[in-house]
Amino acid sequence: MPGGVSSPVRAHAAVGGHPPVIAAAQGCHLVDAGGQRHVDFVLAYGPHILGHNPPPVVEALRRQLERGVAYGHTCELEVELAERICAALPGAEMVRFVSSGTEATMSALRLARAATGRDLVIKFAGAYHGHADALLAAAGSGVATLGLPGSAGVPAGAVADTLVLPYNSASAVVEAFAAHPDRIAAVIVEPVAGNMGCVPPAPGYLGELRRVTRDAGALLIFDEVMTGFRVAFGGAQTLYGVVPDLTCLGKVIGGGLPVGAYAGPRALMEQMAPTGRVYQAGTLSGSPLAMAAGVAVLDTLRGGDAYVRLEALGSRLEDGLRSASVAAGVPCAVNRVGSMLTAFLGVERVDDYEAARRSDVEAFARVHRAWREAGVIWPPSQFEAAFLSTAHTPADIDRAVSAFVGALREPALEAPDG
Ligand code: HOZ
Repeated sequence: MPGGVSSPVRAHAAVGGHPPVIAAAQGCHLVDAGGQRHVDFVLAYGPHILGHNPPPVVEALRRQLERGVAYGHTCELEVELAERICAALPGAEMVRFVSSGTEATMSALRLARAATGRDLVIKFAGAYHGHADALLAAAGSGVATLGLPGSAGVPAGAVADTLVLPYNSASAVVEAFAAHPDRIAAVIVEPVAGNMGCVPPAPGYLGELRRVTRDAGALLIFDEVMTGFRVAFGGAQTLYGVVPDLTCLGKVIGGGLPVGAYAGPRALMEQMAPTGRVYQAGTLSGSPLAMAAGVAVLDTLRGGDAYVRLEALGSRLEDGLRSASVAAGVPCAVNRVGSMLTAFLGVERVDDYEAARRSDVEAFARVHRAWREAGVIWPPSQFEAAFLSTAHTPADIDRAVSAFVGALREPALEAPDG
């Protein structure tokens, strides 16, 4: 396994040390192969909003295991999950299930190009929409962590139609549409950026993207792989009141099993084969196990107090990290939306990728080592969001904060005199 990992974000190249090898997980805890227990703020990069192995998901999976794991036919649970997604997301009338977020964004993009008859697409610097060729330009997540400009092996032609603009600048989008009239098929955006670290949208930014795309006859695609059912039950589109044309989903809707989906109005979605002429397929799409887990997670989230609890935990973590950095005199921008958070060390404010890149990655590596020593597993990159689950307790939050306080006391992290 190159780097000892199955996905580059799991490597610890940016923070030093070896990536943990995990033997088991329960609630908000991971147990490594040496038997040590850690508090987990990675949560598999987002899916485990209820923590690892919540009883309703375990029970649903057990039930489904006895009924079969892949049919090659539509299953009842697909219909059940599709109904729940369409009821929750204002932008969803029909859903196509796939097996990963990458497939979701890649397919939504193909649909947008087909529906508009245009080729250009706008993405934002530091945003990551999976590893499809066309979207691997100025990407965040592991690409940012490793400091790569893009990926070797992506032909220039594959990204020639991808326009990369700064996130949170509506004027840059207006200018791009003016410069390329009738040529832009879609704007794809993480409505809360999570792959350059957590960066919330500026007030009015998403609404402006909606207005500009609609006026130009282009589609607005929300990549809600990370934010869907995490920042609110109806995703960021509900939280910010902006309805996209297409929504990409993953992570929470599969309860930790491999899943992805894209959704939109019937008139768009029926352009997909077999009803339409846009082709996309998958042997294990709509996996009954992933569907069972997804239905169990959404039914647990709906109507309960999960988001209230997540907000309370998130604000405790945000306040703790912010107070610690203020007390230590160390600049640190703590960005948070609900249960997604990033503490950017060495900078006062982060609104876009350029600002995120100015953060002090060496200071982050030292803090990360302190977290590891305290039994806290945090994403091993300044350019990832940490996640909370309903299984975390205030004491788990306090453990992360107190290790952070300790790390800030190390001389190298103190602000220079004067
Ligand atoms: N969006 C996820 C983290 N930024 C992807 C996880 C992965 O690449 O393994």
